[in-house]
Formats: sequence, structure tokens, C-alpha cells
Amino acid sequence: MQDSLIETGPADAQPLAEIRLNTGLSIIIPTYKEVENIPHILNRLDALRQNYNLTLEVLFMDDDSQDGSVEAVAASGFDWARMIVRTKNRGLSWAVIDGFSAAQYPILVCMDCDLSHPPEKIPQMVLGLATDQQMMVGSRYVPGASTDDDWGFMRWLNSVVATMLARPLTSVRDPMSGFFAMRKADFDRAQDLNPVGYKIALELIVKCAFGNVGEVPIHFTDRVHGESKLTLKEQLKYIQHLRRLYLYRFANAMYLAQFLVVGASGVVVNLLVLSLLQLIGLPDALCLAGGIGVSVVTNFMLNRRFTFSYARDRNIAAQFAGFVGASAIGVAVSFGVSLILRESAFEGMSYGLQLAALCGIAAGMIFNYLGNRYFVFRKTHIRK
Ligand SMILES: Nc1nc2c(ncn2[C@@H]2O[C@H](COP(=O)(O)OP(=O)(O)OP(=O)(O)O)[C@@H](O)[C@H]2O)c(=O)[nH]1
Ligand SMILES: [Mg+2]
Repeated sequence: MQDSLIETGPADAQPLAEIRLNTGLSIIIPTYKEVENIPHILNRLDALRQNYNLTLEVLFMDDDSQDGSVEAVAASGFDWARMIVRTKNRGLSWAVIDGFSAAQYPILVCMDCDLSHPPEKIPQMVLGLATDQQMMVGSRYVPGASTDDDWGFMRWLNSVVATMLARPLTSVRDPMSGFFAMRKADFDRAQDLNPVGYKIALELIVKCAFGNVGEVPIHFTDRVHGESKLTLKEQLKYIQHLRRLYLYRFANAMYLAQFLVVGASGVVVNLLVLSLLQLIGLPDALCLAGGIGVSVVTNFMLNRRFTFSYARDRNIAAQFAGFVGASAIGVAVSFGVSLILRESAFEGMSYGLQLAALCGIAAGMIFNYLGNRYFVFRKTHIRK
């Protein structure tokens, strides 16, 4: 943790305007075709710099916009601002990660270039880090915050649903915000950063295991200049990102949940195939065998592709043999457990056979899951 960031006493002892911040700030701004906004944001940051006598650097992390952005930063004449042009590993989140890595000061701030995020809130955010907060978020969803009036219903709904889906990962009200501050030391310790899409704050909250995240209310202004890059494709990437984060945070529960969903899909496939074969007039035994055969293959493929995707570059034939073997042993376990229970715990009970069968199915499934998780798709020996 940093020593005091504040030169002159705690925040509530004096008005914010009088506080002098003596720790340098690195402000990271990911950009793509933001040439019109660059002079405006630099002027607002310069005003802030002078008001608070800040030591800061501003790094524009640009994905090779080629729209005059480089020249716009140079023309500002501010020696504390520079542009880093990126040609590899493009994308907003990676631009921020690269900027955080390149930063030279102990406090990191991330913000958009389109003036949606008020730079004037930065001192309050930095102040939060001076207490025990690990991250401070410029938030649209805490009391005192607001958004421009023309946020349509769909945009609002979209944002609410996205935030709700992240709720099991963090209680932060606005984890989707692109405006946040944290310590460089915490960033340097972060491991396994692997974001897809836009939600870099959420990625950092989960991967740094931040429990103390403070929120500062902001007024979120819609962009006036330039175009939004938040396309539908980006929004779909969020689902992929969420899946990764859930896997990271709740690995075992997620593997089991996905395994069960795949199992349920297998029931549907089985019945569909069986009915189709019956329609074309095959004998019952062949219909049953067809349903089982196809659903075993689809279950295997789905588990390999999704549930245990970390192992999908391993030998498919060996995995398939293991999968079928585990299923066969699972069936045997199910049969054995059912028989034993039928003759012991459930003996003489009405529906005793059905109850015994249900327990057998559960035991078989658990065996099957464990066999796949720890043997067929085990995590060791993953080829890089
Ligand atoms: N380096 C880099 N920056 C990006 C990329 N996509 C967007 N940005 C920047 O990230 C910030 C946020 O992007 P926006 O397009 O404003 O996305 P948004 O704020 O979610 O949506 P709107 O405000 O409605 O446009 C802006 O400063 C963009 O210039 C990218 O692929 N690479
Ligand atoms: Mg924006």
C-alpha cells in the first residue's frame, strides 16, 4: 500500500480543492480514431494538473488510428502527454494493460478519450486510494451519478443486464465503467490477465481479487465527437469474457454446471435421434442404439469444446476412448448403487426401485463427471 498520497491531512479535514496530491499519476487513455477529442481532453487534464499541482503523465494508447492523432498530441506541446502507437495485440483492454505496464507513476487512472468521463473527478478517486480502497471507479450507478438524458431504453437495459450478469463476481455497482484508478503495485502483481473485449475494470477486479472497491458518482456525458466503437460484436464478446471470469473465480462449480448442461443437451439429442430413426421405420433396438450413440458423440464434442476447453488441443481419439470408458463405468456404478440400495435402504418401500434408480443415476453422473474432470480431461500435461 502507498504511504499517504495526500500532502495535507485527511480528505474530510479540508475541502477537496485545497488538497495537493504529491504522488505522480499515470493517466492511460485507450484511443482509436479520437483525433477530434484529443485537444479537448488534454486541455481539461491540463487545467486539473495546474489546479492541483499534479505530477502526471498521460499515455494515449492508440491502435494505429492514422487519423492525425499522433500529430494532435505533439501539437499540444504538453511534455507530460505522449502517444504510444500499437500495432500488435490490438483492442481496448490490451491497450489499457500495455499502458498500465508502461506507466511510470504509482497511481494509474484509466479513462475514455471521448469526454464521457469527467477528469475533474480524478482527485476524488485518487483520494479513495489513499484510504483502504484498492480501486476507485467513476460510477454511473451510485447516488449522485447521472447519465445524459438521451440514453434510450435499450442502452439502459443493456447496461443493467450486463451489470447484473457480473454481480456474482463483484458487488461494485458499475463494474462496466471505463473510468477507474488503482495502484501500479497491485497491477504489477496481477496474474493471468486475459480479457476479451471492453471490460477491463471487471477483469482487474476479479484477477486482482479486489474486495475494497470504492465508487465516485460521475455525470456520464455522451460523446460529441467521433464514433462509438462499442458494436454488437463487442457486446457479444462480453459473454465470452464473463464465462472466462466465472471459470476463473468459480472453477469447479462452473465445470460441473457446464457438464450438467451438456448432459441435458444429450438427453434432447438422444430423444430426437431415436424418434427420427423410429420415423424411418428401424427396429426399436436400433433406434435406442442410434440415440445413445449420437448423444455420446455430441456430449463428448461439447464437453471437449466448452466444459473442458483447456484440454481441447490434446489427442481426440484417446480422449474419446476415455470418455466412453468413463461413461461405461458410470453406467456400471449407477447399476451397482441402484441394486445395493434396492436391497438395503429402500427395501420394501413403495417406489423403492425408482428411488434406488434415481440415487444410482446421481452416483453414476458424479462418477462420470469426476472421471472426465480428473482423468479424461485432466489439467496436467496440457500442450502449450
Ligand atoms: N486502443 C484502442 N482503443 C479503443 C479501441 N476501441 C475503443 N477504444 C477507445 O476506448 C474508449 C471507449 O470506446 P468507445 O467507443 O467510446 O466505447 P463506449 O464508451 O463504451 O461507447 P460510446 O461512448 O457510446 O461510444 C475510447 O477512448 C476509444 O477511442 C481499440 O480497439 N483500441
Ligand atoms: Mg465512450
